[in-house]
Amino acid sequence: MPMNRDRLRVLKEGQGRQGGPVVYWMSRDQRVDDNWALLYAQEAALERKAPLIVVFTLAKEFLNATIRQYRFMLKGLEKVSNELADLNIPFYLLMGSPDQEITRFIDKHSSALLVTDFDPMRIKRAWKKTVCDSISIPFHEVDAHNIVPCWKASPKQEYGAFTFRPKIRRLLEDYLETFPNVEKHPFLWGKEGDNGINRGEIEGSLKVNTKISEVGWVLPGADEAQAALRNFLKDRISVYSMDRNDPNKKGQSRLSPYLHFGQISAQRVVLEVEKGAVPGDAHEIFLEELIVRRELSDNFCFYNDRYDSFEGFPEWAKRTLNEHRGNHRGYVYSLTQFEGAETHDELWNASQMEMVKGKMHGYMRMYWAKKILEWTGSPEEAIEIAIYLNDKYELDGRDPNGYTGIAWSIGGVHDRPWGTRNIFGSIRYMSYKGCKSKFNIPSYVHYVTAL
Ligand code: FAD
Ligand code: FO1
Repeated sequence: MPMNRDRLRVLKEGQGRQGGPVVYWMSRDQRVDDNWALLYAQEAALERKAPLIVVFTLAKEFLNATIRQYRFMLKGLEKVSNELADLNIPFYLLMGSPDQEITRFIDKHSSALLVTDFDPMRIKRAWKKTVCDSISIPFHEVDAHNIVPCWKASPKQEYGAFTFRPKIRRLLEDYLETFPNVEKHPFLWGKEGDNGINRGEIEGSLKVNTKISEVGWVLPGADEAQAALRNFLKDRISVYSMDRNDPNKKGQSRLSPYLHFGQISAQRVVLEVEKGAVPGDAHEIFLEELIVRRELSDNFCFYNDRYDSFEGFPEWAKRTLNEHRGNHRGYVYSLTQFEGAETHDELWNASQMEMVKGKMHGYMRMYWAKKILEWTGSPEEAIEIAIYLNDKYELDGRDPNGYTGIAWSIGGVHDRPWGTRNIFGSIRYMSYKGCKSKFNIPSYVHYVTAL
């Protein structure tokens, strides 16, 4: 069954070449199953009776990622390369600047068509622009990350979840379809594929911080992602609505590292949730986060190029923050003090330590970011520190969800004005007292310290 062409954008018409291979430039969606970009590339290769090749171009550094995230990603890609080998689809991992490496590869192998997966982030758009300007063959992009293709969900930046939700809900049934399987590819590529990742060698040539330890409790790869999903659906989704905002409980799905690296498809998660008997409110609230909030983040980053700066905030938020720029700060901390969890607030310090250990609880991320606004000299400095720490430590960092989560917390994106107060103006405030009324702070502090 051919892929719904709504998921496709033609980045470059180009001049098709007969006989050459179809190349899928894998980046955001690092998986074989349930990957519309791979499925579309195979469709195109079968039509042309051509070989199909998958290429991943590995940048030596990427938005402050450390060895923690690179190792998680590379271990996942090792599994992708093995799965593809069984399907007669060679996998190449090319080191260097992605836009140049893929262009070189295309030219060297007289490729017929280049396919890639969608990503709203600035760095990816820059890579694709360079490639568009340097190749002459057709270049197609497939949204393999969102259930409703980003450009179909809405033609503009949405004000908030309440404006986006009805649009997504209406379109969902058109796109929440099952996935065909990738076939064993009948047209062979004569040359040997890379099909084996020598991780030791690769890691040696990365330009990353190698002191940030791996996260032990989450194992990389599509198989582990499916296991994590099964575990969540069996044991924890039923209490999701009660437990998800209590950092002492394991109420969240913990799927974000897998979703970020594309080791699992959000569409697959929804299809599996729909199969099970999930209590109404858990079903409702989990899908609100997984579909509405997550796809709203792509909408924000896709339509607002200033998604990681003060300029990207709504006018009301910029006005109110500007009016309160000069307010007295009770505490002011430096990046080093934040990073070292050395503030006066034990709750904030615990959340920072939880982040350093790999994945901060979702509820605490709001409190964490808002306190950075309260304890820095300006909103610009606050965003910079929040993004720096989030991208350096979080396994799921360097992601539209992160830039949007920080913009929500500090700049009122997708939120509304609240009662006015010092420094925040009418940006929603969160307090230690408020957290105390929701969960047991000493047990959270104790839990994180023992991590
Ligand atoms: P669950 O609660 O099980 O949610 C399942 C999935 O739904 C998540 O994996 C995610 O894809 C999506 N989701 C849930 N909450 C949100 C949300 N608020 N916005 C967008 N999507 C959501 N998420 C990241 O993936 N990467 C980040 O770097 C990141 N940084 C954040 C920073 C701040 C300041 C804030 C307020 C939120 C941030 N989030 C980020 C969003 C959210 O906190 C995480 O997605 C969630 O905690 C991940 O854990 P989980 O998969 O167990 O979540
Ligand atoms: N995508 C690539 O195509 N090449 C890379 O070298 C690369 C490194 C990388 C490191 C950490 C990380 O969190 C993501 C990384 N990505 C890379 C991008 C990733 O696949 C996602 O597409 C985006 O980060 C999310 O939009």
